[in-house]
Amino acid sequence: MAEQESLEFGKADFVLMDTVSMPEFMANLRLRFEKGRIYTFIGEVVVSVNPYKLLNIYGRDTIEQYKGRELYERPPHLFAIADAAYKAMKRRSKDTCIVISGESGAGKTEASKYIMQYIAAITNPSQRAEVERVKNMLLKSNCVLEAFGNAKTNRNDNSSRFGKYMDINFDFKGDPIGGHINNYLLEKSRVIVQQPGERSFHSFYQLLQGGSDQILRSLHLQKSLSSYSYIRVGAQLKGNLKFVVDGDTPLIDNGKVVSIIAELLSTKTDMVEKALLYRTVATGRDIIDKQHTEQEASYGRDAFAKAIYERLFCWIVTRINDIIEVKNYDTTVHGKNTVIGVLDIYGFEIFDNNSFEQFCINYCNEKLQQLFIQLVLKQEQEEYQREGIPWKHIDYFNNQIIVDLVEQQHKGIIAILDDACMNVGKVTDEMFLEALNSKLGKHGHFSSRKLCASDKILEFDRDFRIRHYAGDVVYSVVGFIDKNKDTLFQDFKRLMYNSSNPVLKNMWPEGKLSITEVTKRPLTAATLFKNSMIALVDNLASKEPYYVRCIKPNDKKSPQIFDDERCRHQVEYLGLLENVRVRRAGFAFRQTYEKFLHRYKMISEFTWPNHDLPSDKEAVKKLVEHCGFQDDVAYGKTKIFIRTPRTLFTLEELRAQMLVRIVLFLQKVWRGTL
Ligand code: AD9
Ligand code: MG
Repeated sequence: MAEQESLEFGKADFVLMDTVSMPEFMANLRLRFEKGRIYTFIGEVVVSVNPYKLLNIYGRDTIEQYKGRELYERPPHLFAIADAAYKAMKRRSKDTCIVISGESGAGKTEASKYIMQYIAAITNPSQRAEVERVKNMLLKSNCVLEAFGNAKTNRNDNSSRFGKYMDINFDFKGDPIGGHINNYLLEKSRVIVQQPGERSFHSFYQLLQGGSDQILRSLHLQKSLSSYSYIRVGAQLKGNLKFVVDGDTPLIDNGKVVSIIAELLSTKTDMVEKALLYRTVATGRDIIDKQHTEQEASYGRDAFAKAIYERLFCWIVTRINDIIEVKNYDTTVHGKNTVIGVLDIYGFEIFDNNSFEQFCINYCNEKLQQLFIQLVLKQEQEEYQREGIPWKHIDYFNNQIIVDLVEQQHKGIIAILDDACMNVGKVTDEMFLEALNSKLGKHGHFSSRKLCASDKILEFDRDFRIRHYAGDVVYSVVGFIDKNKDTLFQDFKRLMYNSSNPVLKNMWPEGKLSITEVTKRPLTAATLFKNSMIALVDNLASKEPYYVRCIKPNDKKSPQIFDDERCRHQVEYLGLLENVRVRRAGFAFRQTYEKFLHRYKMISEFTWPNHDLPSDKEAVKKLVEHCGFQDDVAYGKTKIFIRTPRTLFTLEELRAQMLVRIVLFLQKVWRGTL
């Protein structure tokens, strides 16, 4: 439990609430937000409200206040949780992870950066050059990844459009010696189209605005944003690669662009042109060049653009990993190398138009919520069991039912989508929706217009709705099949494999295969994503988790507004009230006997300055009985558990009074007035 600041800032830990109720929770959250106290604990969980303004709480002096301190000793802060994860890792050689969750714009990415900064600041006191190099790379990699993987959306001006999990490896001294980044599904459709009010990835604008004339000239780019239809919504522009139709056959409208593309990709103009207009197909024994329709040619061009960007992004991540990976660490000589993982993933989001990408992002958030539910409960349960204390069960909304709706084998939405994509005949998005309706019609968290025509939220016959833990989201099925198949004609892969630029060539190893060798159907985008999510959750579950739960105070990005309704909704679906209940119904506070004595022994003559009892546990019992708190505590095997926060406060008050008396006493001794 956090050290109490002045009460004018509200309660630093929600477990200290007089009654666990939504109004009291909200009043405390609001008060703290308004006083600039954006962090509040629930035990070891940090609740954070996005301040939408720069606060002077991340500097060197603040870092010093948290360094090496116990979680509850200082006011709530990200640094407290970072320090706790670091200490656990260092003291007990345990791999830990910090899971940051919350909806889009709630402050996850900012939080992850402050946590990294903290870890960088408190390590490597001896300034070893190699460790400094690693720290520098870890911190700077953020900037590159954000340039290529973040974009302005209608929810967040710097929205992460990929998921990021970063491991930081530490040596036996607790200094960072390397790291590794796993990235999850980049929202590559943004390369070719954005919703009104949104933008493509930052990198495009940064290049056009910040690139020197020389660079822009060498890339055949013009400074003006409006020249490019991919980054300017709805524009019909000259200079971009377009097709015209001659009879049935599409032709390239502007050949100059093709030669520029060929030059930039280090390949030949006629080969680019061929890949854009034809695809090689095997019919029986023959291999023929089949001409695209205009629609196919446009589809191919867009798929190619998306794939180039996605592979570039993955290449950047691989390059960063090459630079930061642990080198020359011999575990047999130096002992175990331990890890802190930091997870910053795209938050739950609802737009006017939600498609396959939102479906994946929101599924990912369901998985993380499920992990939180399991681990927060499991950890408490395990601790009580380990310590031999009886456990009272607290009810949660368990979102496993929604996770199953999406990912269950054979029956879930992803399985039904994959079935539709595997079908050899022409399957449309509408047919996929039909299949969802017939298989999931009775599911409590699924509905569609077909199933409830009177439902006003479901406007179109191509919509379906999932009742997510964080709210209802209506998805349009349009594009689901294409995006899931994620087809890129082999001709483009071959084109890139034949590039004379070795970096580009290496990004496209499958281009080596001829059309007859390409037999295996690749896994679909949704299945790949599902598999990566399952692996991620397994990885997180194998580590000791620390949580940051981020809340977005309003939809206007304003530092002034605390929108009660929006915040209440987030508190509700994040399960924060239940979190407090679990924490309290069990015991609000627990501490090893040794540490407890260290802090409070001056309260009782039986323990001050030293005790003569057979064990610290016996001494703690004596102290507690002396103070009259015996009905409010339980004695575990290694820890004392205190049920109500008030007892702890009283202990703290008694301690403070005692300290004053001791100081006065010592002053008298020094002055010789005793
Ligand atoms: V998304 O799921 O990637 O769309 P995030 O990552 O949760 O989202 P982000 O960290 O990007 O949100 O925060 C959004 C914006 O809020 C930032 O660009 C800052 O302008 C602002 N923000 C968030 N946290 C802080 C903070 N601790 N101090 C000041 C903040 N501003
Ligand atoms: Mg983010």
